[in-house]
Amino acid sequence: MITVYNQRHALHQGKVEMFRGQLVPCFEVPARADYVLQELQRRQLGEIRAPLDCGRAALQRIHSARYLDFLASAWDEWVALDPANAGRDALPSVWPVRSLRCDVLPANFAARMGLFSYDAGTPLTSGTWAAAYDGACCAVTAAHLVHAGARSAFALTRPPGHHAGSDFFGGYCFLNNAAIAAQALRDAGAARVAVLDIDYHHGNGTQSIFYERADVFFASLHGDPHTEYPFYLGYADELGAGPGLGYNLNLPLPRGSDFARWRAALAQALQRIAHSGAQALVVSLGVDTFEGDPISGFTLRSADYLQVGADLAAAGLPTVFVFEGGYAVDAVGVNAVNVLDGFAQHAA
Ligand code: FKS
Ligand code: ZN
Repeated sequence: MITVYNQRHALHQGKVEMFRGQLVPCFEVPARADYVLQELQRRQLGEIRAPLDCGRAALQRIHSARYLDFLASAWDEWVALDPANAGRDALPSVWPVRSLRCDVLPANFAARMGLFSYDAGTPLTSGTWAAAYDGACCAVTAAHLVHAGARSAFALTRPPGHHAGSDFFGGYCFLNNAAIAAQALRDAGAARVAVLDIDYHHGNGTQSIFYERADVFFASLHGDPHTEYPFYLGYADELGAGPGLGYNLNLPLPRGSDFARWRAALAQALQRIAHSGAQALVVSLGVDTFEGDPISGFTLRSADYLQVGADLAAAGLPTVFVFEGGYAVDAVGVNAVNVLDGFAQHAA
């Protein structure tokens, strides 16, 4: 398994997120990716390389130009408001909900911050754009390796991506790396692609990006949004729309679900993917399904992730893995690499 590693991931380093009325230390920390890298190296799972510069055009296949413009200049605008902002994360505080306009691009920075986001848990920092840009390039590079014949490749990056939509950030995510990888596979010639999201949280950004498309099938296993973040998407009755009707599958599971229950849902998703005609698979690989995860509610154990990898390999598709969540920092390396190792051991 080749890993495409984002060496600049630590440029994105949030200090605080809003939680229950307080600013609390971020869960999504650079050490997460460092532990995964360390474990890959320790187990010698394969070559680790740097991404190619994929260019802004690859990002613009998924994200709107005005959103990318905003992200690229947001930090400088934030600091221009007040030089003391250089030492503080930028967080949104006002949003255009129903009845408010999203078509007007306000001049006010806070207003634009809210226009392009959906929660107050996603700090934007001095290096967010650089880290996210290189991360998207890791996803594109991994997609190209797989398209060129590699059985699998792993984009090891942060910030994560699956909550980011075509023109919004949230849930620690800015650029949707999995969606960008899926689109890169399509653009390279794969007629149909599937995205399978196994992070604990529903991949609302990825779903929204492909909701009306039949060429990218999206399937997700996640905590039931009635009780779990991101709350406002991820229900079982979301089947896709227009030409995309029938190309979206949500399998929400109750908080507390164990590996047996989770694995049965995985089998269901893989069966639908097999019938979708996909020629390649992108896996949004979150390991916050782990029993020790501090913000999630499933009970998978470290050894279970080897089986997850084996199950994914049995689908038989060229596969791009993209790193997403997982907050039990000292176990995140073993858990993520167990998936990759299980895959590699069972891939034909
Ligand atoms: C804890 C409240 C939860 C947001 C959770 C975001 C989850 C992000 C993720 C990703 F993969 F994107 F990283 N707040 N204070 O794990 O889905
Ligand atoms: Zn998650």
